[in-house]
Amino acid sequence: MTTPVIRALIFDLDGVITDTAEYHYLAWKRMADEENIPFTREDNEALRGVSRRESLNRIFKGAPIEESYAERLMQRKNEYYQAYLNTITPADRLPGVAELLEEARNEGLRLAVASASRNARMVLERLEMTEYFDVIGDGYCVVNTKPAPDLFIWVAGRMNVYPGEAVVFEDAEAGIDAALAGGFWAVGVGSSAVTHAHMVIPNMRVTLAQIREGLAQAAERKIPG
Ligand code: B16
Ligand code: MG
Repeated sequence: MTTPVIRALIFDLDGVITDTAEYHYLAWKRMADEENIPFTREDNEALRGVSRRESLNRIFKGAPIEESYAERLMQRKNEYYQAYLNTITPADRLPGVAELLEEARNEGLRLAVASASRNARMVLERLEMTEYFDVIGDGYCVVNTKPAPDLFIWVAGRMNVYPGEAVVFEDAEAGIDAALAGGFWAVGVGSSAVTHAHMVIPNMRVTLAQIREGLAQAAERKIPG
């Protein structure tokens, strides 16, 4: 069995490093209630990993939104969201993620964050995790957000690695699609719609050896014999 050569790990933020989805939900919900727009926890699942603007489009179920009104709604939601972010501490790191980062760092792998969020740096600071990463890609770095592969390609370029040498950890379908479109190894995290990743793990309690093993099996499935 050939084990892929891995030189870098790329981590999504929400759903992989920490769970900010609940805060996104509460902030959108408050805005939606104020505007009398129906919005449920189930609706919120469709917002995982997609940009703020695309989230608003989905809340409006594709109906046209006047631009300045859209800006005001997004700004208000972001104010509510940032108030929640102020409560985040290192205890909000998802279990296993710091251990995996330590292991990867000791092996000399390059490490990056690639998040659709424009608040990614603030979240990493609150988690006291900024120092782990060689590169932080956030919602300001590229124009085309996930499922376009642009953000992953941007961070890979900054780390000086090829996509095929990097593993992306993602909890959202849009993120897995983006990783696969860019030619990265894709690891789906959690139980949501990430079944088309090269491998799926229930949570971040995972070792590099387990990742290499899972990816080698995926490579084998693709190239039989
Ligand atoms: P912001 P990720 C994503 O983070 C969230 O999953 C998604 O729900 C949110 O709309 C998006 O960030 C933009 O966030 O409003 O803070 O810019 O999963 O890509 O780390
Ligand atoms: Mg995510």
